[in-house]
Amino acid sequence: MEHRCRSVAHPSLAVVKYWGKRDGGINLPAVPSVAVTLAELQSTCDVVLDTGSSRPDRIVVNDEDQEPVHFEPLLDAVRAAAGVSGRFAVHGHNSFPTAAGLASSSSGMAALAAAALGAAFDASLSADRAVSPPVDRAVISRIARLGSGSAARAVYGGFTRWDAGAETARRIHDEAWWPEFRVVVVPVVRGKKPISSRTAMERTRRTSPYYDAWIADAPLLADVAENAIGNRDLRRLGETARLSYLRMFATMFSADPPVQYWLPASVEAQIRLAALRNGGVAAWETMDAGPQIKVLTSQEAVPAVIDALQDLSDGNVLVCSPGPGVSVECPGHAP
Ligand code: 2P0
Repeated sequence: MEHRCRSVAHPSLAVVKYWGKRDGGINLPAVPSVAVTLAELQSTCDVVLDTGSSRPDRIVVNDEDQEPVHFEPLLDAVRAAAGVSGRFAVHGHNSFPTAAGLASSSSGMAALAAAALGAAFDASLSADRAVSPPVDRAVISRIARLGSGSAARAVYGGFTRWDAGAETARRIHDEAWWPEFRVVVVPVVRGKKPISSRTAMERTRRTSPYYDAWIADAPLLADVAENAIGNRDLRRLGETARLSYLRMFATMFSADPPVQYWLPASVEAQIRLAALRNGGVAAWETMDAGPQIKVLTSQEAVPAVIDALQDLSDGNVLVCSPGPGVSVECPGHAP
């Protein structure tokens, strides 16, 4: 029998970065991270669970077949949580570039966890098993994390925090908390990154002499960022976010062999934003495992930021606001 669900999720942009894993579980973070979920970027996921079929699962993202092995920990955890067996057929779609440093894995895996859990619990209910109905956000967050760490945060809307060693993330403020807050995304290059964030993260953990200092320093930055969000203090948040990404990259540059995601356009954007700030514009960049620039700013300053950076963009500049958490609909079953 087939059970279908469709979900929508938005990527989680870290202002204080998750970089490094603890031993003892899948994607358990070594540091706390603080993030915002971005409304204007979106992943959708259609899942069909066929309880009459055996594995392997099939996963297609933007019309490209994916290696099922990357998805098995998540999908196996879904089957175990609902007490069902069967084969998942998954079709995911991102409204923005995939694996390009725009956090597509956070929204993609959050959407997958929500839709797969919806379908699996639908199956377990229609099989009349004694399983409590779906699906608490903390359960989605825990299982999304098995696909990609940052997906644990993308399950929640607004502003989120994920503590070191935690199995789930949590929301600290909803998406209506800071209406003027904006993130201007400047994709300086198209195409996939040269090295996955997972590989880069593990390499820095194993080889950077600065890794222990990064772990020791990160909790304070997370607390300062959470407070700054609570006070809607853009300057404090922006300055803290800048420290976090630059310290994260310090561990990458010092890895062996070094991890180098930056491009000339990334550095040019950093320099232009410093000049803008000197001119009184409230705008601070952050970067992730890729060359793209994301600018933390206010609605009022968006035109100045776009004006300063537009010619560096290799695609559309995107203006994003805090967005909602993952949503899921399963026809024939209450969402
Ligand atoms: C973050 N990044 O906090 C950090 C900052 C990139 C830089 O989470 O190995 O795909 O799947 O847990 O979540 C990207 O890494 O890593 C990421 P895995 P993930 O958003």
